[in-house]
Amino acid sequence: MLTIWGRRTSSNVQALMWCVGELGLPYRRHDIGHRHGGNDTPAFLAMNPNGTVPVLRDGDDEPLWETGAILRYLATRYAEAAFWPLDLRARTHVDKWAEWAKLNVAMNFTVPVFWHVVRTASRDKNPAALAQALDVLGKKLDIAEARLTSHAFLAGDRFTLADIQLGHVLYRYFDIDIPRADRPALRRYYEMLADRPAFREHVMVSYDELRVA
Ligand SMILES: N[C@@H](CCC(=O)N[C@@H](CS)C(=O)NCC(=O)O)C(=O)O
Repeated sequence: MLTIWGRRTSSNVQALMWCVGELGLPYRRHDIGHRHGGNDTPAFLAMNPNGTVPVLRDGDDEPLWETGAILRYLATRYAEAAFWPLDLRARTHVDKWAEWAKLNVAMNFTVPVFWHVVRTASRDKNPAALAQALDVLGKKLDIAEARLTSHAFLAGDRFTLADIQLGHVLYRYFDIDIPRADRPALRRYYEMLADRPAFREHVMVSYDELRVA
């Protein structure tokens, strides 16, 4: 049994939970972080000195943090080869796209764009900074668009761990009030992901509780 600490509205928790859902693993999850608190207690900090979510414990194993590492752990231990190949070169190709998506898309979206639009008070908003952030993000999404024009999924023709790292931010990207360039392959990809039950359950989650007026 997996134990997961982290609120449903955390994008990193969403990536983890989507993966857990795709792999069909039994779990229990504790709401921790943001308005739920609980991530600054000695017990939590003993599991993760960063005080961030998610944290995962598999059975009685030592707790794990860093979403990318947790995803790789779950994939290596529980996934089929199509999701996380056994062959080193094929696996690294998936990992390359996963790492790229986290560092280039998720990180250029979550704080500079999503936080700005949803989690920043009107008086503190900076339209020029947002426009610049959208420009940076757009260049990365153009790379995804080119890739998804010739491949059904990010790492190729099968759903892999790389799609978790790209796809978990797309619900918010397409839902918030921002200008979006026309990227038909990315839109098709997002709509395909939104057909997956685990994506709907764990990623298409209301972020109203995060809103700052
Ligand atoms: N590099 C870490 C980042 C973890 C992180 O920043 N988590 C955020 C939520 S997405 C957090 O814990 N925020 C504090 C809170 O929820 O109270 C990872 O990938 O897991």
